[in-house]
Amino acid sequence: MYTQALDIHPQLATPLVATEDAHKQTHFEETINHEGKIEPRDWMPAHYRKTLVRQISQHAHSEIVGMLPEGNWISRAPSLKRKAILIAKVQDEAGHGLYLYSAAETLGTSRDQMLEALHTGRAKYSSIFNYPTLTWADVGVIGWLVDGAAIMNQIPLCRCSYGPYARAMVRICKEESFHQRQGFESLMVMMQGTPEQQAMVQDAVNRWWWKCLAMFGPPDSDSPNSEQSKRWGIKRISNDDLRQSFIDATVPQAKVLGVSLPDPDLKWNEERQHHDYGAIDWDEFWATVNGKGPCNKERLATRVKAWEDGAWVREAALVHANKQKARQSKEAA
Ligand code: BYC
Repeated sequence: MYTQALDIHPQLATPLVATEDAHKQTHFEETINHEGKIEPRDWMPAHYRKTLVRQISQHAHSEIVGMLPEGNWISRAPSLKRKAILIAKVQDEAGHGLYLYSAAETLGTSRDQMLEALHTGRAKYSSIFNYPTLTWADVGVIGWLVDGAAIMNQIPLCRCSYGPYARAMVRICKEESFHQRQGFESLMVMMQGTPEQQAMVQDAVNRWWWKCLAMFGPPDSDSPNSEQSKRWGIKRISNDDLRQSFIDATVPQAKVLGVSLPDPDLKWNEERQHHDYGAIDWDEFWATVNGKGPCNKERLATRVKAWEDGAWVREAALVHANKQKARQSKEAA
């Protein structure tokens, strides 16, 4: 009896397993093709899971590292109103990080693992946060352009095939939209101010413009992950198409603001019904992504210090949770 039940010849066992896997694979693909959502309980290919952990954790890291360039200006905001807005914005970014770490955790990776990857420099985060914020105008430009680029990239992620990521993105996009508007409004006020204030805004735009275009990632021809991610409904629109939409949307906004964009090749192309634009410095982008940007070391050191300084909070929370558990089981006994 036992031998019959357990001792299955591998050649007999394999087709059974393969059939089961094929069913799961078919169900997965049908869900994706019918624009359904994949949920944490569902079967998914290992590579789909890995891609999501990669993208969502990088996105989470970008949110919390993204708090740093603007956070530097909280103590130097020019008025109580601007300080309150900036505190709220930076706090929102922390919240986005938390939703995203939680979404990534549903894929079976722990937050400690993800943070360890960030702290040891193994994990990527957005290139844009490795540049310094030199003046108050940089804070406005980050809101207008960096958050503007982020929204352009993130709206399609609300339709991502992985449910927890898509749902997190809905809330994040609503908050990013407020961030973008506050940045634009703050720049508008400065542009109606003194010539020095106007020059400060123009200087910030000149320094951030090209970095924002690179935020969308390498050109489609050099984007190794795009094709598969699009097939799986993780990515809906390509890096180059999003970049183009961002440029087309931003040019008229720059006109309203009264600033120029630092690209002599930027002009409307009637035939394409899009703006043409100049060459992005991809060498500089890759150097920054690979740790050689102006602030990479400083950003990582700040995150590592925050993690170490927070050790006592994590320990206290753990002791408290254990005490509560012990009390509950004593009461139940
Ligand atoms: N910086 O094959 P590709 C925010 C990497 S937070 C660094 O096109 P994919 C905000 C890419 O990871 C903004 N690395 O990749 C927060 C890949 O390397 P790996 C963050 C970049 O994943 C606070 C390699 O290049 N937003 O908005 O198909 C305040 C090849 O690229 C970058 C997100 O994370 C970059 N810019 O597409 C204010 C959105 N670009 O992983 C604002 C979610 C590319 O193979 N992420 N790389 O080693 C995405 O939409 C996609 O992951 C990307 C890249 C479009 C970024």
